[in-house]
Amino acid sequence: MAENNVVEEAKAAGKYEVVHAKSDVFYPEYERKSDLKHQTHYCPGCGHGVAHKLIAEAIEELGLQDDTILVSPVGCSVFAYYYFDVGNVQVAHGRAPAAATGLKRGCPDKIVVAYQGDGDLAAIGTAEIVHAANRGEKISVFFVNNAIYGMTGGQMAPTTLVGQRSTTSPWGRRPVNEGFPLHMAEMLASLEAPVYIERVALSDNKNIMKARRAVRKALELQRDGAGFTFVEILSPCPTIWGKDPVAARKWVAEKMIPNFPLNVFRDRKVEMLETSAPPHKTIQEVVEGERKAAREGMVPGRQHHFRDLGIKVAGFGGQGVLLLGQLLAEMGMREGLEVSWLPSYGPEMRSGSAHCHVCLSKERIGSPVLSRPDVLIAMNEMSLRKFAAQVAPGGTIIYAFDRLPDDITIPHAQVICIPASEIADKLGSAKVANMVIMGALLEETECLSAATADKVLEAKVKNPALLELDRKALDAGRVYIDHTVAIGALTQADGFAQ
Ligand SMILES: Cc1ncc(C[n+]2csc(CCOP(=O)(O)OP(=O)(O)O)c2C)c(N)n1
Ligand code: SF4
Repeated sequence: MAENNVVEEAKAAGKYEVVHAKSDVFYPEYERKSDLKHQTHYCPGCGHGVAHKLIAEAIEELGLQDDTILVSPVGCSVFAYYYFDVGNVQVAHGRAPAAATGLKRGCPDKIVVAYQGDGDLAAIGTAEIVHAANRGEKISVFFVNNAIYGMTGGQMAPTTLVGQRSTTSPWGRRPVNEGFPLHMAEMLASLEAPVYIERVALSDNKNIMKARRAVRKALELQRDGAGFTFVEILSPCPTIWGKDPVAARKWVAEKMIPNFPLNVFRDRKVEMLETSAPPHKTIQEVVEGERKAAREGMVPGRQHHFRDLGIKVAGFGGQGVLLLGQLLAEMGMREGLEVSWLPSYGPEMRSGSAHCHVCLSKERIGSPVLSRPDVLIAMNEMSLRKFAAQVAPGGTIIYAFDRLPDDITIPHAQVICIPASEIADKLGSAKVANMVIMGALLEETECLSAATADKVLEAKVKNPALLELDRKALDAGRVYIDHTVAIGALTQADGFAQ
């Protein structure tokens, strides 16, 4: 700070003009270490420092500081958020384009910048960058390619040159064993969506000035509403390369540029872009919309006789097991409860086993996993055998057949048997067996109201004939509990297993 005062005083006295100053987009002091507040953690001669400077100055020149969100990676530049005085999000290794996608879609008016190294972007994050580019996300990605993993001590990167030594290619990279270097700019330029892709190099002042223009252009394009912009920056890593800063820059010029030619690979006019872009909503709009829908669908003033109720629905895929759980959760929501729905199913769409956990609660739900459900709905024998023992003592089991298998007794829970498929079949479709069960559940436990069920079905089922059938099935389940179960269809006379 003392040094700054001297500079300020000298400037005020007109003694000299400062032409190189730290951009205001950098914090005046870096809080990373109490004793090193004036310097970054980068090694002398590292390209990250230069790349940071170019980005900060472009943000400043374009007046975008208050609107910029920087997504920093894992790698040497993991601490970028200590330096850039903008909105900052630091993300998991390789995930910057995915996080940036979410940020930009949630805040379309912001300038979202992903900053990544070559290990981060071209190894662990290859999928994220390719798909963000392919979707034409309106983000700017600055890709610092130093042909090595810097932070972790010099392992081979996808961009490591043929013959270049690294700790994991100690004899030099051999295409036959390690493959050829990935050319990310060229790869992304093979996609339709990106609007601007350029490769630049921090090898000498002339190229650094070109890099400055490229960085600025990418941000300008984003500011003007264009799509995906990408600048690959060939960058020195003197420490891992084992070179002094000058030799490292020379190496960028002599070794990297011939392997990674500098070029503008894509430069589209902004007017060409908006063809059939989907409508983007801000997070606020989405949340407001959800709230409005929830308010409209609310069933006011219902009292629930439980604090928490855990319902496990289990059966085969195709029996509507997961849907039944979803409907219950939706109904709980409309009755003002906290809810969760946790599905679990195998790879088969049909006939594989499937189950879901539904929690209904007056308080916030700690975990959506039910180890002791209060209610088990078993849509097949396998589910009954597998999950009956989990049901809490005094809980309820609704079994979708007219009686329990002979070899099963369930002393700790009330078991209700209801031949749901047969009832549904008589109504016209075995598919609505799950609705028969829902009707039985609501009638037996009174956990949620039949009126709410009706409202939810009306909102979800668009086909009028099917809606009618679902309503009949709900009713049939209710009637079965009221009449048939009461006169002896319960497998245990006292309502509990013998
Ligand atoms: C999931 C996961 N895998 C591996 C690592 C270890 N790791 C940290 S940084 C890094 C590579 C960094 O290299 P690069 O992206 O080229 O950035 P540089 O450090 O050279 O700037 C790796 C592999 C990690 N942190 N997390
Ligand atoms: S190891 Fe390389 S990339 Fe990392 S800070 Fe040092 S010079 Fe920069």
